[in-house]
Amino acid sequence: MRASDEALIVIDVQNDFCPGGALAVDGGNDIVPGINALMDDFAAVILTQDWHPAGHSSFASEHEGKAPFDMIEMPYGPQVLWPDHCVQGSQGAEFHADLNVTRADLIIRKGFRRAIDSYSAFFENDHATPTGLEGYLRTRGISKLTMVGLATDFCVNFSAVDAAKLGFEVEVRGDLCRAIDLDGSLAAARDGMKDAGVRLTG
Ligand code: VGL
Ligand code: ZN
Repeated sequence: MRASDEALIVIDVQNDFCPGGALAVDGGNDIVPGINALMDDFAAVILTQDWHPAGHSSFASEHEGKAPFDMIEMPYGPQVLWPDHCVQGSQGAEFHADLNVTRADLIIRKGFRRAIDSYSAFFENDHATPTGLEGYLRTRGISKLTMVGLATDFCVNFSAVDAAKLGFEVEVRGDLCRAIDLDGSLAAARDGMKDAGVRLTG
């Protein structure tokens, strides 16, 4: 068992990011048994859940003439447009049925404001609006994070970089993550995480 200042953060292991889902990540379901096994090592397990209202501004269907995976400029910066996914209360927003949600101390939901996306578990995509996770971790005395989940190049990447910037020691287990990989986004994410001081293992 790891020390009490360590936590496992499981990012967005939800049906819509697994094969058959609205924004399926290749092999998204393959990582579930390994994540469940890793939970046994940690005293603190935190899950994140992408949780959008219907008609979320990150959905291509909300933007006339735009298609999924197009880019647009939002007031807070560039934004990839996605297929409708992880709509609050839908089957697609549920965790993968085999994920051991029983072990979760906290489930942090993100992306619930219509006008702004939130890839990171710490800040919305304006890089300023906090989700509250930082305060939760600090008040529990947690300073070291291991991150796993979906997708490596979006929500895992943004979460890991934000955590490192906030001063947490961060390891990303690449073998327990899977990527969307749009136009080299996986390679860029790996470089960005390394530059931020994130340890990439697995
Ligand atoms: C994610 C795109 C849109 C993710 C969430 O979990 O990586 N990607 N919403
Ligand atoms: Zn989303």
